[in-house]
Amino acid sequence: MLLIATLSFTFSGKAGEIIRSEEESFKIEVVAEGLKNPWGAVKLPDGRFLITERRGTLRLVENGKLVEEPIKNVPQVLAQGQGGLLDIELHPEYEKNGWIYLAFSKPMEDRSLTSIVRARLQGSELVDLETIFDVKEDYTKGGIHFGCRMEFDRQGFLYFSIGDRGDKTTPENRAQRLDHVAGKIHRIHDDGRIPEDNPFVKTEGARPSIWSYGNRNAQGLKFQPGTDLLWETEHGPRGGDELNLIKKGLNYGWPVVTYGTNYSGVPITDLREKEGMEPPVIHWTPSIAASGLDFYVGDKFPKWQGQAFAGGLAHQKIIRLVLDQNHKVTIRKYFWRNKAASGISVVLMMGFFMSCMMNRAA
Ligand SMILES: [Ca+2]
Repeated sequence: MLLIATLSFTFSGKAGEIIRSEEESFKIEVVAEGLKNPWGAVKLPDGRFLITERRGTLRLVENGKLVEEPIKNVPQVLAQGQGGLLDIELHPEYEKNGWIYLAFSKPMEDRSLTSIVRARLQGSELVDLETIFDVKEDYTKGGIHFGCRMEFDRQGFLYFSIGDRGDKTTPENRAQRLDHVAGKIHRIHDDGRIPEDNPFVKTEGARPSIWSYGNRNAQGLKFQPGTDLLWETEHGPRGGDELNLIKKGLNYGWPVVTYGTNYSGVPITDLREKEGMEPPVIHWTPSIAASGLDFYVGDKFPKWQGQAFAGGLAHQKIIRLVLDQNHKVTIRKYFWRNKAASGISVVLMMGFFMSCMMNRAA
């Protein structure tokens, strides 16, 4: 894992090299090597890391080394297209209860859907495995748009994203349908129960876990530290990647409104905004291909305090975002762009976020 800073997108860095950025200088630090498509990571209180690999393996990093043998008893995943073993989160009271949450694309015959389990780590295996979220009626064909980022709030509710599963770009897209879990941000209790104050629990036919809808494929999801503000980054089609502030029951517009077009360049819609639909706080056109999102709250880099860092899979970028009191973005900078060997590239991006966590823990 690596920690990186640069002044602009033209910079890149190698391990150990000190990089001077606009606000802070620091260097890249390798935490683990040899991972294949790492997708989610958590730091355990004892300093070890658990890292998901999309192909379906959960890996442990101990004393700066990747443990060769993957963790046992990980559920079977659809490791195809964008699917696989995706995000990982610790329960907010992990030290008391040991719960580890895994989000993944679960296969069922020729269909699949984002599903969530929780389990405890015992030695090198998962035990006490429980299914927390699995809606069998909504399994669909295809291997894209699983979403799948998880985040707990300060009250202990679990939020997570499911993408639209590559549905057609018409107003009937699943993201606009309340009777389908795809294209949404969901909210559940830590054990999978549905909170009574979710916005659509009393709506006939609606999936009661829905918190917001019209979200194409959210892969960044993070509460702003010290607040109840839930920030989300999602993939647009060609262009139109979005940063959204997610609020209870609101419609974020996909595919009725978007700044993107079809991959062929053919317009999806002329509408950029519409009454009753939340516009993005910012959009990226061309796309960054949104990945992780995090806020810096460590003590090593005071000038970054409270700033957001968004990962982008396109050109393997990290973007620094400064938010003001009114939740507007005042600075958006391509902060770092990977020019290193492609084999370690995705690890690089995750590394930033993990290093933030390390600083936070320090
Ligand atoms: Ca939108």
